[in-house]
Amino acid sequence: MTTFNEYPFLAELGIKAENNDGVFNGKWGGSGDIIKCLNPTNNKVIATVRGAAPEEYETCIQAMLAAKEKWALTPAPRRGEIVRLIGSAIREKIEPLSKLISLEMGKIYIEAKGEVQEFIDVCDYATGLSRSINGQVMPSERPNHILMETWNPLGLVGIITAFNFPCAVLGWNAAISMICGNVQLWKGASTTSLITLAVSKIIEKVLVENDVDPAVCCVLIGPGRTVGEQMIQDKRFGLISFTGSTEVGRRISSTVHGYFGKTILELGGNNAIVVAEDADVELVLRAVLFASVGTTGQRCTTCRRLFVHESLYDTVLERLAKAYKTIKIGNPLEEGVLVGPLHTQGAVKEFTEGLEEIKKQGGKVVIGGNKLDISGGNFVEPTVVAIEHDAPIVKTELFVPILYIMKFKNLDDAFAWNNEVPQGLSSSLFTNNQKNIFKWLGPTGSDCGIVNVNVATNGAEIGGAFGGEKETGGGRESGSDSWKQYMRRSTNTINYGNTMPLSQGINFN
Ligand code: UN1
Repeated sequence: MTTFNEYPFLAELGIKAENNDGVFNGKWGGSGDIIKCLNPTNNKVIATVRGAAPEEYETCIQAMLAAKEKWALTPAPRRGEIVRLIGSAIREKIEPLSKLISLEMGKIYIEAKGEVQEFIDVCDYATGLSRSINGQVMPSERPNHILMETWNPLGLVGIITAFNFPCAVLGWNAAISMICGNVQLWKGASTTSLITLAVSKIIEKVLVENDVDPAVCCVLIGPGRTVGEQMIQDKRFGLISFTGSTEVGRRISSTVHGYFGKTILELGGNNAIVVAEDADVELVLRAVLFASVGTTGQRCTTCRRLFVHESLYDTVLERLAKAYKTIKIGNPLEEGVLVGPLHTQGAVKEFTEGLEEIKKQGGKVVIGGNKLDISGGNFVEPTVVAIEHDAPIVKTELFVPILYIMKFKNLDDAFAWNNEVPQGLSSSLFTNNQKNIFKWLGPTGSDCGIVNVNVATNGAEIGGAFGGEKETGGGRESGSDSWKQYMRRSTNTINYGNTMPLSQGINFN
């Protein structure tokens, strides 16, 4: 029994109650095991998907190989036009799609809508970019020579995305990769299969309506890890872009780099907010609340560590406790709710076991700390814990809404604590002192990929390059010059003269 009929927007997105096809290789199919798609608000089955059988993998690759050349030879601005149309088609479905994200992933509707907006934004961005991806021309040291560079598509790109941003992260990758002239295979998280399906169907329609081979965007839905394994071991991919845990990323890195393949890795974060003595406390509270509680602590940019100057510590903690008390927890589709369920029951276990370990390591729960019994769903209280900055658990990423709060005397110590964890995604400093700001941005400041000032650790715009250092994997997605990772660069020296001068003044006669 599924609860499909309770949600009319599913049909609007082309989803059926049972046996949805989970493979798209230009045509829909799927002959593997059945995946039950759960609603984290009550753990009931929403609908079912028939996942990929191992042999269906090759059908996608063959379809992509067949589509590759024509797409690569399509002028980039035309590819940009197609991406623009995909953005418009997503925009038309923003309401049902956002509802589906709330239903299946569990984030609140307004955040789900933000995620779909991110997809649309990156399509707009990629459309513009399709007219400006360019190489440089450099002065040659030889007469009658030109030194320049050319960028060409990589061919096949594999995109593996996580449950927490089941729509936007595909957009970041696919929109840019498409204007760069690649064909893609998308593997979304199997716990967000319906979202993968809905987004893929929207893309398929645009491709077909515009005479583009729909195999430019192929899709494989689980079950399990088979598809991912097949992808990372396949040298025919020019790039594997992976968003997910550091543990899985490490395995992908060693496999793909083992054959000198390319990766973009977007792995764990352990993001800190540093509150300096002169910070604007009102701004701090708003940012910390969004960064630590938003998406029920399941963004890779979620704030997990809060370092507060000793003069503000009591005020910040007291005000946070008040704010946390007013947060409405419940069905993410209900208006006014700010915190939805965790995505899986496994995450609830991570929360309870994490708290036990925290207590063993000297941590003290100062706000929240409990599992909640609401409608049979995966609900927990957003939690704040006082703990030493160097307790071992503080250096790991628990993907649940637990915020560690610590007191510091010297700002230099807080900067050092920010950097002492293995992860390096996002970080924020709250201050009004320009000396602090520029130190924070400089060589002895934050070592993260995202270094903010008076802004939360999360909620990045698509125009910047998104990603982080150290165990976060080093990849950059979305804006700025991230497009370069989806192309291969050739350096060209062209002689338009009648002589053959050699570089470095070598005379080889
Ligand atoms: C993620 O959690 O994987 O900066 C992505 C943010 C969002 C993207 C998060 N724009 O929080």
